[in-house]
Amino acid sequence: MRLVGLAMAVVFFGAAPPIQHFDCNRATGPITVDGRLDEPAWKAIPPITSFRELKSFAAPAEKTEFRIAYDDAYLYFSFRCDDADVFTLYEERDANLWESDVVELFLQPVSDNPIYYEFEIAPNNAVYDARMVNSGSGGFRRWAKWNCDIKTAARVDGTLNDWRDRDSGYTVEAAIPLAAFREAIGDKPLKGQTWKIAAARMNFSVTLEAEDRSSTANIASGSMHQKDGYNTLTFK
Ligand SMILES: [Ca+2]
Ligand SMILES: [Ca+2]
Ligand SMILES: [Ca+2]
Repeated sequence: MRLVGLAMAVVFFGAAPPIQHFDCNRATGPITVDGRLDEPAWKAIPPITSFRELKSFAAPAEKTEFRIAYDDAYLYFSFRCDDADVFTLYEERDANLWESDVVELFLQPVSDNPIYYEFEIAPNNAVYDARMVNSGSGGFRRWAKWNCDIKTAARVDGTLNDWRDRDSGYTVEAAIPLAAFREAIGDKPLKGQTWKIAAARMNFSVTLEAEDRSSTANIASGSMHQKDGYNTLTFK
């Protein structure tokens, strides 16, 4: 019966694209976390644009660019999101940010260690951060009690929470202290390590018929916590 189910899934949802591999290079210069991606260090990094909708693997309606880099102190990431209707519901730390527009980053540093990390940043710069072991073991509230000293900034190109006009989109920039990952990787140097990663985005807009949930990973089940289809990220 299980095989029949898998075959049906392929018929209805289309074949998954190959899982992509990414490199994480050292930043070529300083990165200021201000929501502007105008540093030479960002411009030196080709954007990752291979976002696909969860389950269907269709191309999302609105484009997303993701970049990642590191130095001796931080792991940096940025998103540039086309979005005609930028909206958010929450401001407080660790709220259910996935219920409105948000970008998401999932990282599992060591494949045989269950610890993984989730970071979400909304266009109003609200932050959700969690160190997780299993999303079924007490839910998101249990693991979201973990906070790190992540630095974030977001900028909206348009008007936040006004559905009547048309926005261009928003950008998010973040720096995670490498100390946040100590529990998983200890003091091991990043160079040469390969992590599992998924960049993702939830997009709700009046111009879209339904919520648009997309990721660089192959998420056949619809849950970002299914890590089989995550990308790999090698530190150079
Ligand atoms: Ca910047
Ligand atoms: Ca938290
Ligand atoms: Ca939106």
